[in-house]
Amino acid sequence: MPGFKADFLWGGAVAAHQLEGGWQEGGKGVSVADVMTAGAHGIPREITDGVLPGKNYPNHDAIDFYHRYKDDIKLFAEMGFKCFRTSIAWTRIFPKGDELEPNEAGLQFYDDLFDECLKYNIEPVITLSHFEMPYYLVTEYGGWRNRKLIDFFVRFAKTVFTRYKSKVKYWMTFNEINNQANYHEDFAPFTNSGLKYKEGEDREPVMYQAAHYELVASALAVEAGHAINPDFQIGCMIAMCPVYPLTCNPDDMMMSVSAMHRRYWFTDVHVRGYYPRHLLNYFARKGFNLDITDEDLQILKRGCVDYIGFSYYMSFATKATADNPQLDYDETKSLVKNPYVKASDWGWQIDPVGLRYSLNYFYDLYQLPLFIVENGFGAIDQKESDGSVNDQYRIEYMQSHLREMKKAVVEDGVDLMGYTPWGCIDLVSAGTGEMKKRYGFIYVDKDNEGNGTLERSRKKSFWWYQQTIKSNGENL
Ligand code: P53
Repeated sequence: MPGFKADFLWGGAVAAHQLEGGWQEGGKGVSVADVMTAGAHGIPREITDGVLPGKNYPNHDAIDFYHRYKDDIKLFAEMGFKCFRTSIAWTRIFPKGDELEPNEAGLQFYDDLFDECLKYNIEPVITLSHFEMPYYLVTEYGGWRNRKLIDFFVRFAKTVFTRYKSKVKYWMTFNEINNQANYHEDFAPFTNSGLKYKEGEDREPVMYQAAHYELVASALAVEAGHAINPDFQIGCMIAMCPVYPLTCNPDDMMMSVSAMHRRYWFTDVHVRGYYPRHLLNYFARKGFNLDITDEDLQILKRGCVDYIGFSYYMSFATKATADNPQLDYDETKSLVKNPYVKASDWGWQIDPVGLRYSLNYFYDLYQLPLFIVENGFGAIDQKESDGSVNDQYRIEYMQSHLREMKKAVVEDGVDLMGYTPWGCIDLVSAGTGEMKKRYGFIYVDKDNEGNGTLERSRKKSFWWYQQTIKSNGENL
């Protein structure tokens, strides 16, 4: 039976701010992640005005990958990783974000990190902006509500493309750029775009404006990257949570279409280079007056991505309601529980078939190579007295998802580049700032309060994933 490509990119994924620590080392500036405190399930992380004394900022030290990366990459190599997805912390390269010259110590750190990967034939897969933009750009410029951010981002992108052009081939521009479709909460607008809303401000057009500037910046980066090295593969990165209709009532079906429009138009622009008609009509209906120039529209056409990177953790469901005849989607109100699936301790619905559905959705629409750059199970792990962690539930989550992924490739013919499960080593949760929401194959001895030896150890899933990679997914 045919299976995955011989050069399938098995690996793992992380983001700089969630594991590096060393938040002030090597000239690094303060990022948006550095001003977010620890929360918990149902308790949002607080976004403080700068770094305040007496608060717990879990990203400051994280799991100290900044100093321990050699040992950690050795463990990834032991699992057989073909690739390793991480991000370049923008604030290590441009500490404030608007400098003209980069910070050499930051550039050197990533040279060393990529060399260490390449030593084991592990391909780096690099995200440019993963919830860690310079905080200075928030306070001085208002984040991505400001067009000037395009220049700052493109300078950053060109700097790292040029520096690492012979070390890194796979890139992504903005992590989960579509999270901010949920502009009703404070988290995604801040982490995606450095947006802090003013009291009483109409949030929605601000979100669309920021996203537009990011899409222009992404297109300019793609264009520049291809000029720097024509072999570069530069993708977008979409948070894929497909929104199902709760029932086959046609009104529920249309509500799901509307929800998908609101969450996934970002992919259309990245891939096709133009705005979908439904969104332009929506802007007109809402009376949004956005700064989208003719030149921007030309740029979008020139900077289409090479592949679609996406995360997949869960699916959503929605239904039509009588008080919403225009099918407007509000992520804080429009979602309902899916009675057919279970959920994690953090309420994330577990739906392996949804991964096959998502792969088909993207491939049917765009026919571009796909790359699953995040998937995984955030859970509370129990360390036994002998030091082992028997995370059978994590193996079952991944195995069930990999089986559906395989059907999408073998039966449906989807072109899939690779699979990098999230948090291959335990790290700080983005959504809650907790350590106890663990994803790793490698356990890290650190708790929510920041106590622990930081010692690394192999969980049961480590050996399972090692076998899975070794057999190229033959024995799923
Ligand atoms: P945590 C929401 C929905 C889907 C993915 O998330 C999300 C989020 C934001 O929390 O984020 C991605 O750590 C993100 C990673 C993040 C991972 O999913 O909240 O790209 O940075 O850690 C898992 O459990």
